[in-house]
Amino acid sequence: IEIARTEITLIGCPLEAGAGVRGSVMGPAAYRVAGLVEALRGLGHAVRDEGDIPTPRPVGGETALNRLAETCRNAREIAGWTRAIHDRGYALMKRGGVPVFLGGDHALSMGSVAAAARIAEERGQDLVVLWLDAHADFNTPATSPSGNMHGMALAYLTGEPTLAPVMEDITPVDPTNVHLFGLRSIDAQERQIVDERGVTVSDMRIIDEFGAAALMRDFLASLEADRTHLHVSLDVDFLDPSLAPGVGTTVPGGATYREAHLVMELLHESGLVASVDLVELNPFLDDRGKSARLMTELVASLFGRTILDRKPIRATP
Ligand code: 5AB
Ligand code: MN
Ligand code: MN
Ligand code: MN
Repeated sequence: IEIARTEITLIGCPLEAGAGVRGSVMGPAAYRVAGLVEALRGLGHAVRDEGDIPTPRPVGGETALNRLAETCRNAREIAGWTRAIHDRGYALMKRGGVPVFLGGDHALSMGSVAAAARIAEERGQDLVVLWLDAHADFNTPATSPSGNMHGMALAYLTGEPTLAPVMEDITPVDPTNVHLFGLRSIDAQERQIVDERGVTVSDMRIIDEFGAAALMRDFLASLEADRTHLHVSLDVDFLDPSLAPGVGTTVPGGATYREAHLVMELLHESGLVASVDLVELNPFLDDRGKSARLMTELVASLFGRTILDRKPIRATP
């Protein structure tokens, strides 16, 4: 079977201000060195590499933001990045095609998902966010143990009022439309937030017990095909650190090589993926490009690479 030709736009977002460890600024370059453009073109897609978003000026002069900066590290820088990534991402999505945001730390998603939410609303679609991550990223300035904003992205996007100064007037994401997949590290107060807001979760316990494929199939089957914009946010630490050591926040017990590919293959078969983040790659911590290469292979699976040309496999009854 032929893969439907997709217009894919790569947009580098070299930020590291949201993370506690430096180095993810090198992420976009590493994906290019690993051959991401060639891999996607090799599948027959039309790929445009838009280069990197230039580092924005930290936002100054906003009182609420200055107050936020007292509890959140680099809040002014992250506000600058969020606005720049949102504006660029929104303009790209308006033109059509699927944008792939190359990070950069996970604070990137404050901009990319905000753009996806706005586009989905304009198109009369529901935004659904699949967060492939060891962490929940639902901390608020009051609950964060670190002050690192990459751990606050989903709290911001689902309308946490104390984070609103990052960028006002976003289309908030419905927390019940957020699915955390791969979770295995959550802070005590963060867990309470995830519970209270009705976020759906496939943690590693449940993945071990029922299998990644069955859970992913259930999740995808719950989505209404024509009215869903599915945004996939892939944090490198979703993967087991033995496979992907190039990330600042490793947690043991992550997705295996085959589990990760299977998730990508199922996402491709769903035909629902409309925007993608690749976040937290830290080439400075990587082992001879191993993590960048694996992430690149996973993106190829996400955009249709298969072992054999076969029709979508049905779940066994
Ligand atoms: B990542 C932690 N929960 O808030 C915090 O890598 C870690 O984008 C956040 O998922 C990890 O600092 C953020 C302890
Ligand atoms: Mn994350
Ligand atoms: Mn993480
Ligand atoms: Mn991380």
